[in-house]
This record gives sequence, C-alpha cells and structure tokens, in this order.
Amino acid sequence: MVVVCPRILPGCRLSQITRLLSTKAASVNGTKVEVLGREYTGDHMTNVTPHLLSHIGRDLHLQPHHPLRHVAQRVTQHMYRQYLSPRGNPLFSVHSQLHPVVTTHQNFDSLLIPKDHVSRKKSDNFYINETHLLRAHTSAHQSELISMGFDNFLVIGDVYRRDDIDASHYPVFHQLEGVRLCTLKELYGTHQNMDAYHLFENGERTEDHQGVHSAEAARRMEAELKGCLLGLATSLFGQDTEVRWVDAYFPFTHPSWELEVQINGEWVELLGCGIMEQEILANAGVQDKIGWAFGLGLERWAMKLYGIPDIRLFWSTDSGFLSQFRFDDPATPVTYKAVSKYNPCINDISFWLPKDQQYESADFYDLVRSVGGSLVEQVNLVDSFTHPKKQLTSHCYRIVYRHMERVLTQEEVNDVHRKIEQEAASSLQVSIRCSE
Ligand code: FA5
Ligand code: MG
Repeated sequence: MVVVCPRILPGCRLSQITRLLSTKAASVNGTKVEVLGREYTGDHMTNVTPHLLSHIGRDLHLQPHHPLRHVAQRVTQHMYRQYLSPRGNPLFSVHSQLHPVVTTHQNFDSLLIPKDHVSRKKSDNFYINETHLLRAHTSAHQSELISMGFDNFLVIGDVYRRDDIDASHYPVFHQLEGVRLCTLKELYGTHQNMDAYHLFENGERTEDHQGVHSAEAARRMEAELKGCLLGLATSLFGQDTEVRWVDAYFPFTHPSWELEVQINGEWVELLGCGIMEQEILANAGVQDKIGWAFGLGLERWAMKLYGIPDIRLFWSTDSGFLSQFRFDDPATPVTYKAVSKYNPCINDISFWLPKDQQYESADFYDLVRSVGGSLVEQVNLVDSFTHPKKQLTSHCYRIVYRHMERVLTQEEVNDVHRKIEQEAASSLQVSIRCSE
C-alpha cells in the first residue's frame, strides 16, 4: 500500500493524489478497456487509443483557476442569476462529474438520432465497444436527467470526437449543456383567463414550431431561450460584441439555431440550441412541460473571452500559460499573452515563519514581485509544516523565473533569488532554512 502524506502535494485533494499515484485513469489492454474505475470488453468497434485515453481524468473544467473553469463558472452564475425559485434560490442544478462513457442509446437513440445518421460513424467517434462510446456531446445526459426529475439543469463535461487537430480542433473539448422545462404557468405567468392559453395542440409541423406545440408557446420559448443566451454572450463579451443567429438543424430540437460571434473578422459558432423535441420529454416521462436546450463549447467561449489563439493551449501544464488565469473571481478581465519560448528556471526557498509576528503569504508574494519584477512568472506555496518540538512553522515556496525575450542564466536567477531571501529575512522577519 502506498501511504501518501498530503503535505507533499499541496493544493491536491487526497482523492486526486491517490489518482495521481495509482495507475492511469483510463487504459486499453488487449480487449480490456478501463475508464475511471469501470471495465468494458472491447470488440470490432473499439477505436480508443492510449493517447486519447490519457486525457480522461484531467477534468480541465474542474481544475481551480483553469480558464475553462472560469468560463463554466461565469455561465453558471449567469444561469443562477437569471432563474430563481420563488424563495430566491437558483433553479438550475449543475452536473459536472458525470462519467464520460455513455451508451449508444444515451448519445444517439435517446436524442432521436436516426440509426443510419452520419454522426454515429466509427470514423467520427471514439467507441469503447459496440454499445458504449466516449460521449460526443453533453446532450447525451439530457434524457436520463429529465427521467430523474430534473427540470432545470446544466451538464458540464469533456466530450470526444475524432477530428483533425489544428488551432481550433482537438479530439477532446468541453461542453456546457443547459436544459429548461416549463409548465404552462411558468411560461405564461398567472393570467385571469388561463383557459385561453395552452402549450399543446394537434397541428402541423412548420418551420417555426413542432406540430404538438401551440405557435404561441413555441414563440415564447424561443424568445426566452434567445434572450437568456444573448444576455449570457453580452455579459461575458460586452454589449458591443457583434453576434448573429443562424437557423440550424439538430435531430433533438425543432426549431434550432446557432449563435455566432465575430472573432478577428470571422464568424465563429459559439453554441447550438433549440426547442426540445416533445418526443424526448414524453419518452422520459414528462407530459405537461415544454423544453428548450442549448450546448456550448467552453473552449470557443474562452478563446474569444481571453484572446487564446490555439485550442491546444488549454491542455498546457506550462506555468506561463496557467499563471495568467490564477485569480479567484472568474469575472477578472484578462487578455492572454503569448508564453515566452524560453525555458523557465525554477528555484525554491524555505524559511521558518516568525514566531511572535503576524505572517501572510500574500506579503511574501508582493515582495517577490517587487524584487523579481517581470522575471517572475509564478510563485506558489508548495509545502508547509509545523515542527512539533520547536513549535515553528516552515513554508517552502517555488518561484518560476522566465524572461519573455531571452534565455536567463542560472547566475542571474540566483542573484535575484538571493535578493529575495535577504529582503524576506529583513522585512518579514523569517529565517531562511534553505534555498536552491
Ligand atoms: C452539439 O454538440 C449539440 N449537442 C448542441 C445542442 C445542445 C443543440 C442542445 C441543441 C440543443 P455541435 O456539434 O454544433 O452541437 O457543438 C456545439 C458547440 O460545441 C459548438 O457550437 C461549438 O461551440 C462547440 N464545438 C463543436 N465542435 C467543436 C470542436 N471540434 N472544437 C471545439 N468546440 C467545438
Ligand atoms: Mg455545430
């Protein structure tokens, strides 16, 4: 058994540490495919590769300070604010840790995607076997959550598609799905003569609405959906951003639309949405409600919001990338700056904290920035412990130095590092233990 001391990996929860030390989150070995603790038997449809599986468990959308998490939080906050229960609580529930392996029923059939639809092709998806695949979209969870009784929910997760790899395509990306079901009363409010209003009728399917929906109910749902999503886009990108609606087709919504935004003069699709096919609700046991749904790509929103030029950067573990998003308020405005192509120099510094004096890590961070200036890319507390006999606490910080335009020599970094030590000892009253 491996005994893990949480002190060696600060910032990780114990479950994550165990996961880091144990075998990979997902693997394929002969006909055995294992994904996050579940085992499957491969067959003629299996086409997942060890490289693709290595992305599973990274959970970028859950990583503190990751840009995808910031965007997911901003969307969630918008939905929380937009839709409150009569008691003032958020109506939407958030599901961000659903298992990425789904059945072909969940990914396709439950969404009324025909058996011969192109989107089912082996060449477009990552199949675990004939009956299971890595979800190709978060819509795969719609039906199951509705059956469980959820009326207003968000699903956030990694999705997998066999695609080219370039600046805007990667085989793994992240989607955020929103679903809202409304009763007649929720859609119309309370009127004196409620008998005059209805959600359903037995009519013709037209471009504007499904045959089972009354034209007025469909119109109201469309207005609510588009209003909510435009509000979201302007709250993230600002009032002046140019956006446009484009008619679209999805087997699971009618009518359907895509929202596009201009990035560097080009129209880029931010999301797909529409009025949910009533058959999906009926199959999930819901008779008296009408629904809308949308699915957006978190990478697309983050690229627009922060000016990130390449989708592959989201997978970077380089502190030059990650440190630019190290803030707690997800609404902090940031414009991404290209990471220096020069290698970083990493030095640690450990000291005992003063015994009888207040000490805050933030003071040390300020000191490092004022002595090291723009050479300091990142500084983090990597270890903290208290000596039981001496009753003294020790902190160890890791400082990442990097120059934007040239190679830094170790001597010049050591020079700055020594100055930081001296300054910390004199102004923060710490006693240096060691540095390297
Ligand atoms: C879907 O995946 C639908 N499930 C969306 C939906 C949900 C429609 C609910 C209606 C109701 P689409 O394949 O267009 O649709 O992807 C949705 C969004 O994901 C896109 O608008 C885009 O923001 C993002 N996206 C799609 N493909 C990629 C890709 N290769 N890389 C990055 N983001 C992508
Ligand atoms: Mg699309």
